Amino acid sequence: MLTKQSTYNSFTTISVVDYLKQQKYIHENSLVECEEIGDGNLNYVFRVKETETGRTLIVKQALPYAKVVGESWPLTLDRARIEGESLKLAAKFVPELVPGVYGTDDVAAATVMEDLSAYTLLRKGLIEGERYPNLAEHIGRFIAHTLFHTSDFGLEPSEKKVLATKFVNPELCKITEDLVFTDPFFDHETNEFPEELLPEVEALWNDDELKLEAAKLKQLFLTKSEALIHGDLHTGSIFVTRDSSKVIDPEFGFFGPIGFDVGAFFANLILNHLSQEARIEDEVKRDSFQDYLIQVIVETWEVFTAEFTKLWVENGKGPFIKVAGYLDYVLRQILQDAVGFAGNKIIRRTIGLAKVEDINGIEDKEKRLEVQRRALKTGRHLIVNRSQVSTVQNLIQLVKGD
Ligand code: SR1
Ligand code: MG
Repeated sequence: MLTKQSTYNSFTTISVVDYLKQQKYIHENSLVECEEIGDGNLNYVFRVKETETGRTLIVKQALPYAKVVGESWPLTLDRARIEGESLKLAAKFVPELVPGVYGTDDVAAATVMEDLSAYTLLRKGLIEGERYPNLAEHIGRFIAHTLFHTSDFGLEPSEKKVLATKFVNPELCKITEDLVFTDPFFDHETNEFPEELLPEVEALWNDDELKLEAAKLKQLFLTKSEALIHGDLHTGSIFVTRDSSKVIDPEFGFFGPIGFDVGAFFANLILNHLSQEARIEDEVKRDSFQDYLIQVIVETWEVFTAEFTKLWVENGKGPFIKVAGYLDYVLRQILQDAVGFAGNKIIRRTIGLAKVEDINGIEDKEKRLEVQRRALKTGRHLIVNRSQVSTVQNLIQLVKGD
């Protein structure tokens, strides 16, 4: 019988190895190398390598505070359990699109999982102008399956309610409620932006039309318990090779609006699209890469709708599933929600806490400011015009400023 940790201790590169040996993930006599490689906002990530065999493991451990801010921002360790449970559930539907989970430990707030060293973070790859031919198919399928199977369309409503009790995530939801849905729309201390952007930001804070729509989107996030969502599906939550994609980090998971995951992915592609104005100098190459990003958005939506439709027809629950027009209505609502949420995400990554490297890493300050101004305009455009969107092409028109 293995003894798990009885109290929480944050790991060091030494104690994590002791832990893996004690838990028999690694033989006790093995020589190992260990490094902490986490570059996210919240957690430790250790890579441990058995010297003799070359076998590697990842241990992800939640810290009892938000690493991006420090110990002054306490944060529940329960997010590690939610992440582990969510990955294991996703593996039932799309095992090839998530890392293998070898074990979870709620007390240590740790997940032991597959090392994805052969992969690149999608955000990094896109910043470097890399293309991933199967990305849209992978992410379209990931969102369709994980969201359908945990929704009232794929589960009996009573089963869904029981499942939802395992994914009550108030502290992580509050981060999103504050940082994505509230703070950027007010003069709040968490906001961070260059002073040159103040005129545009003040215009946003005084924009009543935008704020009314932002209020409606926050209400949707608070109340629309459609499915178990990933909750933070940005391009830093996806590892890629040319042939394979792995979605990681569902610690923000809870039963929320389906459009939030779709919109998060779209928003981060749009942020990269905007950033390429300042990154790729050659106009032909820039246009071509931006067209590729647009194509990923379009194809992701097409794959999502095709897969969701297939699941709906083959496995849909309840007497209304075959009613003409119902699926189209649901898909349109998801798209409109996604467009609005994408707008929120673009604005928060431009002026709120926790930026994206796509824009922050632009070295030329004037060019960076120009991209930030465009991002604010695009985010606003998506939020206030989302109700006119009925096809993914309408979304692309909004992204292009039409
Ligand atoms: C305090 S956490 C800041 C952000 O990092 C995560 O990736 C989430 O997007 C969160 O809002
Ligand atoms: Mg994360």
